[in-house]
Amino acid sequence: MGRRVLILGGDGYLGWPTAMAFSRAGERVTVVDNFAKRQWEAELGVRPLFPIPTLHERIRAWREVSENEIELRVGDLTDYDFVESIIDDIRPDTIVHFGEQPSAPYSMIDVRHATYTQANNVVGNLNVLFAIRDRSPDSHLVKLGTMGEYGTPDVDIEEGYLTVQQDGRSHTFLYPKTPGSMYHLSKVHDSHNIHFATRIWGLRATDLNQGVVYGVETDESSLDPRLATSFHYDEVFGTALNRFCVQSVVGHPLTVYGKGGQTRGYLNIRDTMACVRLAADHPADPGELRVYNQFTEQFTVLELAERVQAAGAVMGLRVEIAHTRNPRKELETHYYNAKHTKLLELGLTPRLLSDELIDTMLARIQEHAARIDSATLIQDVRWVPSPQARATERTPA
Ligand code: NAD
Ligand code: USQ
Repeated sequence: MGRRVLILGGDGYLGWPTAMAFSRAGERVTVVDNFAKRQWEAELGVRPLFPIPTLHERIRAWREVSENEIELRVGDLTDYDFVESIIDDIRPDTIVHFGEQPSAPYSMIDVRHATYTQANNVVGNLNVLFAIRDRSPDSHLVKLGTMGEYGTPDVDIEEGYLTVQQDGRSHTFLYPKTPGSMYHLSKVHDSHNIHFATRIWGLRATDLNQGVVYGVETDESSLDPRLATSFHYDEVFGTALNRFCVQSVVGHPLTVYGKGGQTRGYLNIRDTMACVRLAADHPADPGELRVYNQFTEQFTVLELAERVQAAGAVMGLRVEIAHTRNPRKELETHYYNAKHTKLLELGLTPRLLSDELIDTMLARIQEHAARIDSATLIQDVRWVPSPQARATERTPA
């Protein structure tokens, strides 16, 4: 019998392919979701590129295709009784926690979206920590954090911790964080809460500070169209490279915000699966918080756009790059050197961004070009609204 693995946020872009990958590897997988993402999509009038069946249908399709079972529990992680009951029932060996509001722009729409994001993410994660403490203290929590927690400091980014020397003494702290959105802040709060739970209660946890993920499919999602993952390209839920590929296919200029020197860590969605697997296979000890910087390469946004432009040209697409006004408040040229050796030491073999991969993404996207809604490519969520917009925000409904 395989391990008992609980996957929180199992209907999402990363949660669903991770559930299939663990199930295929012989683990006993249970997925949890409250379908909040499907409600946010309806709220903003956006939809994933591929048609996504209900999670119930996806699980039935997975059984048909792979002859493996995935168990489903529908519920909200902010409901403590629900979280406690599943963790008590399953007593998982590993809990992989993807179940949060993942979009920086969504969290910056207005006060309601900021408080929703922080409450959903922080309360859900706290519920998981308390339920592990009280019902299954040996479970290993593998939590998806983000590289954006660190921000863009003018010194190297260490892998989780920083040792500070002061007046002849030294102490190791969680690396100081200067995140750039209310969403990224929610992940910082989560990291501190997890650190507390390991230090004070002796829980075991791994925080995966993941970079920006790109890619349309994984080994499992490509087995059957019903197993596709929820790939977004709109301004709010789409991430940079995924958006640029879709923009190329519909002939929309690539939306490089400002100068385009913003540097971030990126990784292939298949490497997300590999990294989560490595984290699960190497559980932290009781009382230990492991932190891995989970990305494989650094790029500026402009470099990514130029890579997509070049790949598009080979396929006969005329791709323009537009330096649009940056709706975010962020440095557009800055120092960035983030360490990321721990997952490599555990055996990660990165699948680096290649022209072939961009070609494959463009070709897959072209197959579904008729479903692309270009109107959602720009939604103009601004980090600092104009005074006029601020006045409108204050007007009572
Ligand atoms: P996603 O929105 O596609 O998936 C998240 C899932 O969690 C959704 O299905 C949603 O319905 C569910 N969920 C949210 N709140 C919930 C709650 N209270 N109760 C139950 N279910 C809930 O997001 P994703 O892109 O798959 O990201 C997964 C995780 O990885 C997130 O924590 C995100 O912050 C992190 N991450 C993502 C990326 C990326 O580029 N996609 C990069 C770094 C980190
Ligand atoms: N950007 C553009 N043009 C676009 C979209 C983005 O120039 O059309 C720029 C952004 O300004 C930013 C960079 O590209 O500088 C990355 O933006 P993104 O939207 O791809 O990623 P981000 O908002 O940081 O969030 C995504 C995921 C989030 C995850 C994060 C990892 O949505 O869940 O936490 O990547 S990281 O960036 O390392 O924090």
